[in-house]
Amino acid sequence: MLEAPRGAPATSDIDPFSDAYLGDPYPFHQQLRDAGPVVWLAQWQVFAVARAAPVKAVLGDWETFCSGAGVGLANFKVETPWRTPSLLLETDPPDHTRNRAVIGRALSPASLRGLKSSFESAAEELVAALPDGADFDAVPLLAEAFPLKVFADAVGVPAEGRRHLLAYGNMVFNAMGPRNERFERAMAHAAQVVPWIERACQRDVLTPSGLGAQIYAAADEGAVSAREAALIVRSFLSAGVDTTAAGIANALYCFARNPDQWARVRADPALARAAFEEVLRFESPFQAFFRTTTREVELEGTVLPAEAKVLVLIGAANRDPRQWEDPDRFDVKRKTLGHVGFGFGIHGCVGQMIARMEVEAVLAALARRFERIALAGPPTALIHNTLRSFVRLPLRLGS
Ligand code: PQP
Repeated sequence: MLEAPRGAPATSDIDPFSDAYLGDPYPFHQQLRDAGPVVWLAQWQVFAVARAAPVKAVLGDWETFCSGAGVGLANFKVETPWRTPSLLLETDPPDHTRNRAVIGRALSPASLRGLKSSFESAAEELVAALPDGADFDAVPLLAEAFPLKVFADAVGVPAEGRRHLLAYGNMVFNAMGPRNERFERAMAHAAQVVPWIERACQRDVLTPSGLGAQIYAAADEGAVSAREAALIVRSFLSAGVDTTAAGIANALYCFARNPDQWARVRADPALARAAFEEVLRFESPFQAFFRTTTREVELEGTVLPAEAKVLVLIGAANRDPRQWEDPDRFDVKRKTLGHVGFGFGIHGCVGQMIARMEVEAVLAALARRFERIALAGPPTALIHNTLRSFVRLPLRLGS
């Protein structure tokens, strides 16, 4: 075999946007990790990092690996983005720092404390309505229903038309991949969905005490303009439903496949929080996104040119045997510190506290009522450019 020249990356013809990859990425992740610290994906003409160490190196260096050129395959400096770029996800310091502080205040533990009991009672109510011993699809009835209720309530979005949040998230997250069929299918609903979202970002539509109103209050104080406030509220609506729905569905799937781990949570419901971290590591809802190099840079011996797109494989880093012992085992008592399911660095998930509060409330309510979580049929995987989850998850719960 020819040795790659020094400084040149390994090359792979793996397509991270093929149906085969997205249906079961894990064997491909292993190939990509083993190929080298940095891999050139010939088909898309981008680099990929799949090992934990280079993933963290990339996410830890925002000056070299920027977000302002978009966190999808498209380079915003070359291609026109499909919507006005996000003031959080798709920006770099100093703008990012300022905007992140505004949304970070709304999502701080102090601000969220008041939401905890409403999350718990909503979880209790949803779980009480689930059938005992009969089959049902956990995606609409639990995974989607819960954030559609509690997150949208928390932001202060009208009840009417909330399902558009799921459709919009589907657009946002599919748009991070190539403009393939998946992207086009997600965009098919844009004409109804986008105007609804834009309305829901307006001050007069939001409830006066929600997280959305808090962004406008920051605008009143001069932290951002009113136009920027609307775009920051749009980030809530882009980011907060599909991701958490995927997290809940993935948690249910992990427990259905690992009844011994559910028994541990049942025995000690305080484990629910730690269990969700292991779900994030083991079946990361947000699997992958891109950075763009701002200069030529050497990464673990490989030289990347400026203006290159780098695919950051969160889901692969979270199962890297260089970091994790027995990474393909789901273990709720594992030390999960250092997983990158919520990202890492300055763009690390600003919603992680509210996400944890939501999923913990659901798991704790389930643990109080149900001894058994079992698959009632084969689940249907979500084939998606960015997210990993299920479109159908038939379950049978038993008390
Ligand atoms: C994973 C921000 C964050 C959240 C936006 C936006 C969209 C998606 C996400 C990704 N995101 N968790 O539009 O600002």
